[in-house]
Amino acid sequence: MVDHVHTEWIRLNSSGKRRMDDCSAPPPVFLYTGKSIILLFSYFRRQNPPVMKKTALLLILCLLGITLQAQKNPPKYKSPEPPAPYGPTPTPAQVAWQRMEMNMFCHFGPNTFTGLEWGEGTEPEDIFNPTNLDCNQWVAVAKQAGFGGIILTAKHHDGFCLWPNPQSTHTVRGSAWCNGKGDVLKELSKACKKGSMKFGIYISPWDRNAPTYGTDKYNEVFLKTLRHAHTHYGPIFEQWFDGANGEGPNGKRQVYDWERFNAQTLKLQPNAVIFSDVGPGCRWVGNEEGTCGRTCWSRLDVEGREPGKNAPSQDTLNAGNYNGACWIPAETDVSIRPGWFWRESEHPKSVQELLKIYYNSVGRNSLLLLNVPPDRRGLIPAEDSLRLVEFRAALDSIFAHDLVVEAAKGEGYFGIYVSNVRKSNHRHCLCWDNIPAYMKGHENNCNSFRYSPVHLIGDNHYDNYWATDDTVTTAWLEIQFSQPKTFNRVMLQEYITLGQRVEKFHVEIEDENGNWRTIAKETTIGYKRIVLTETVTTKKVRVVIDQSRACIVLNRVGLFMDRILEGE
Ligand code: FUL
Repeated sequence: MVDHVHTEWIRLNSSGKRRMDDCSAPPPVFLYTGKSIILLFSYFRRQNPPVMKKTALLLILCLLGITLQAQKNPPKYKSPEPPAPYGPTPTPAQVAWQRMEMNMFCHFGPNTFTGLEWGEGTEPEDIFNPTNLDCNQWVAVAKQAGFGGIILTAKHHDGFCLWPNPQSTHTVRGSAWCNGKGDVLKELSKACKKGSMKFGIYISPWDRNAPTYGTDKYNEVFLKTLRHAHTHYGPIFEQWFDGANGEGPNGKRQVYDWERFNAQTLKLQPNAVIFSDVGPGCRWVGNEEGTCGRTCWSRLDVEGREPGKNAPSQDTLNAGNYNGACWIPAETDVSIRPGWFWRESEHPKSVQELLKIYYNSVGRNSLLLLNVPPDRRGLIPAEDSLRLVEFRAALDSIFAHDLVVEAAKGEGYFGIYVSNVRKSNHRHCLCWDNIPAYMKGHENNCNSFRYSPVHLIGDNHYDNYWATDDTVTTAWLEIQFSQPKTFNRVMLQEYITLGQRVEKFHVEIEDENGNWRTIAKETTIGYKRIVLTETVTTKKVRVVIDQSRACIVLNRVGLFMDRILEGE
């Protein structure tokens, strides 16, 4: 059982919309002084003998003077100070990246035509010859599925470049496709711009074709390769660096100059999030099965580490480092098919499998990068695009109905109670203007509106959140419905702009006998956490934050019913 001592409450009666109102409006000085003048006046009248008219008039005039002066220079009444950031925090580009939640990966190249997963680098350029390439179709498929960006393998380990890279002879230029005039990067970046889709590129450092591979010269060649891609097809939202590091055609392994690769990338594409085993923008999740750790910190220690053999262990990548010095969130890359490249004999995963992957990635503080490989025509096959439409429909059937949002908008009683709301140090903080409807009659609570639990409802205003006082690292929130609700998914989000804090929480419901029962016990939340529970029906749900590393800063609580994976 939790302690109910400090309860502040918010009751929503109509729109339930989050508001941006701030308590910075000055107090209505006239109102106070007006009242004081009336009081003074009647006090003087009641005196025996009555105070001289002149003295009373003088006093009132003085008061009026002070009032006018105060009105000219109103004192500054502030909202409570926002919580200080805790630990390493994301850059704005990392926050924007994480908020994309799901992106599409496209493995495409000579392997599409040979059936290999890792090409040798000796394949004739002519082998790359899509019969009907249409990147607009890729974008349409990605959009329908709800992906925010597409990342293309511009160069895989075989070294073949899908654009006419002047640094290589192993490129589309040497292919019969479009008489050597084709350029997949150009096609896709154009289609992405047209379809308002973000565009990213995978450029494998490992190159089984480049003659200079394994020598210092290769680093220069690779930097020029990057420069060409980054200056001709931007803006690029993510640069994907693979960690695989095998031998080149000369039998040598390369010592990569990661520092320069990263520095140049960020110079040319400052908003690009760089993926590798160790970031710096985002990290590999440690497996290709689509499973992020149930405990997942977006923090990682990378001092002395680099992608490939010298990367942190796969377990560490999966869970992050509790005290990691850098903000490097996990990206879960997995293919919709068994292989990364298209193969006639292979087929896409089921909707159920995709849903599990979603819960195990997006639902565990990670971004999902789902590979959907184009076929030899240069199109996403119908069975994959259909599967994605079904996947989207499944996600919508679950997440388009947040019981919390629906109750807040609906008629009848609905409440979110919390054990603490961040307060101001200022005694008065009055919002006489723009008081939201549900705060009427509770103006004194306006003091804490800026950090009120009302911000937990829905996802309209990302930057508004419920926060506790600095010293409060254990707290609960309780949702009360007028009618029993049935659900099996609990969504929570931390406002990661201020760091990742929660390390232990549990969810309770009140049963029909009025007893509280724990239905889930978990650890981290991070950007988004979707807790899978048994299917329950209740009027009261409580999320208890048992342990947080600093005051609690949450911007979402949602309850959903998944009938597709119910009972799993
Ligand atoms: C791996 C590569 O070796 C695979 O071929 C694939 O590109 C995958 C996304 O990354 O490390």
